[in-house]
Amino acid sequence: MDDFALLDRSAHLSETADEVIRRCRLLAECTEEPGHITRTFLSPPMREVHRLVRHWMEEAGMRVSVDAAGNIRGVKGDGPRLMIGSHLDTVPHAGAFDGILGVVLGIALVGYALACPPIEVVGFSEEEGVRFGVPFIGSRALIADPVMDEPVLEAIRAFGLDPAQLPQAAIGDDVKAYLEFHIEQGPVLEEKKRPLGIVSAIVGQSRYDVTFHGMANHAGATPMNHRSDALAAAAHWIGAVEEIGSEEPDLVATVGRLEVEPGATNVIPGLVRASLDVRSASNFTRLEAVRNMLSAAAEMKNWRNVTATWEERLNQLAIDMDPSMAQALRAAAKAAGYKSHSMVSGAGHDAMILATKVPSAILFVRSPGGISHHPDETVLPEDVEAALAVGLRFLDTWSLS
Ligand code: HGY
Ligand code: MN
Ligand code: MN
Repeated sequence: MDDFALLDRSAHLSETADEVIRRCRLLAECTEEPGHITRTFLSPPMREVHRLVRHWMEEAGMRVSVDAAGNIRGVKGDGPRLMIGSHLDTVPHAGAFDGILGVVLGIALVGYALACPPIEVVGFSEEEGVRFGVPFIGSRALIADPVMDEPVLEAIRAFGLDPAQLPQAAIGDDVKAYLEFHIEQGPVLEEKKRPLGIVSAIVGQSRYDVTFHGMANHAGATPMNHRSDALAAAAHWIGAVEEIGSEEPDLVATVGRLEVEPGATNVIPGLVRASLDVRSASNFTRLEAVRNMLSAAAEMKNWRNVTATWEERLNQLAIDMDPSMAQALRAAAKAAGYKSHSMVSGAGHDAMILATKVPSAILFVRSPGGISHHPDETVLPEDVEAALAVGLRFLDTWSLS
C-alpha cells in the first residue's frame, strides 16, 4: 500500500477532497474477500486499516491509541474536546464510503484546519453487526456499555487487545459533543438536489434472529400434504413481513439473511434461520410492527406444522440529534454557500449511541443514485469538498461551552 504525502494545508479544499476520496478507496482494498469490500469486526485486514489511519492521524499532529474494543483514536489538543468519528468496518460486498468517509474526513479536517478546538477523531471497530450479529460494538464501549459476549471478547484477545481494559475505553466528561460525517445512503439529497443533509433524528431499529423448525424429509417420496417444510413456511412469512412493513409510510422491514438446512436439492428443508430488521422514526409503529411480524411467524405452526422461535438482537430507540449542533451546521453550510436539507436518518449510525451520552450531530453527504451497502456506493468530489468547507466553518464557530 503506498502512503501519502502530507495533507498540504495550503492545498485548496478540492485537492483535499480528492485526497479524502483516494484514502477511502485505499482503505477499501483492506478486505477479507479479494474482489469485494468486506471487513468485519477486528478481522485481519483491520490491521492494515489501523496502520494507514494511524499514519494519517499522526501526520495531522494527533496522539494515536487503540482502545480495548479496537477503536483507533487520535487526539489533538488537550482538555475538553469535540469528538468526530464513524466506523471502519463494512457490510459484506460493501462500498468504499459507508463509515470510512467520516473517519478520513475527520482526520483531514484536523490536518487542514490551521487552528481548531481540541478534537478526538475515532474510527470505530464495528458498527454494522455483521461478524457476531450485534451492532455498535465499537461505540458502545465509549458509553461504558461494552458488548461482553464471549465470542466478541475472544475476537478482542485474538486481535491482541485486552477485554479487561474495556472500561478505560469509555469517554469522560471531557468529550463535550460528537459529530459524524456520513453518506446519506438513500435517494433524498439527490432528489432534493442538495449536496448535504443535516440529520434531525435517527430512526429506531429492531433486529431479530427468527428460526423456523420443520422436518427434513425426502424431496421425492414425501407427498405435499405430508410435509413440514421450514423454507416454504419462511417464504410465506417473508411475504407477511413485506406486507406489514408496507402498511405505514415511515416503516421499513427487511429479511436480509436466510440460512437453510440441510441445504440439499433433494431434501425438504428442516430448519431455516432468518434475520429480521424493522425500523421507524416512531418507536410505537416499529414495536407494533415487530409484534405483528412475530405473531405471523408463530402462525406458521398452523401452516404445515412449522414452529417459529426468535431471539431479539437489538431494540434501539429512535433518537433526536442535538438541535443546537444541527443549527450550527445549518449556519455553517449557509456561511459556506451551500444549501442543506434537514432530514431523518433511516440508517443507524454510531451517533445514535453517542447521543445517549453527549450532544451529537450528523452531516450527510449525498449518495449518487441513492446507493449504499453496494460496491457502486460513491460520493461526488464537490460534495466532499462541501462537507470539508462546512466542517471547517463549524469548527471555527462551535465552542466547547
Ligand atoms: O444498518 C444500518 O443502518 C447501518 O448501515 N449499520
Ligand atoms: Mn452501513
Ligand atoms: Mn454506516
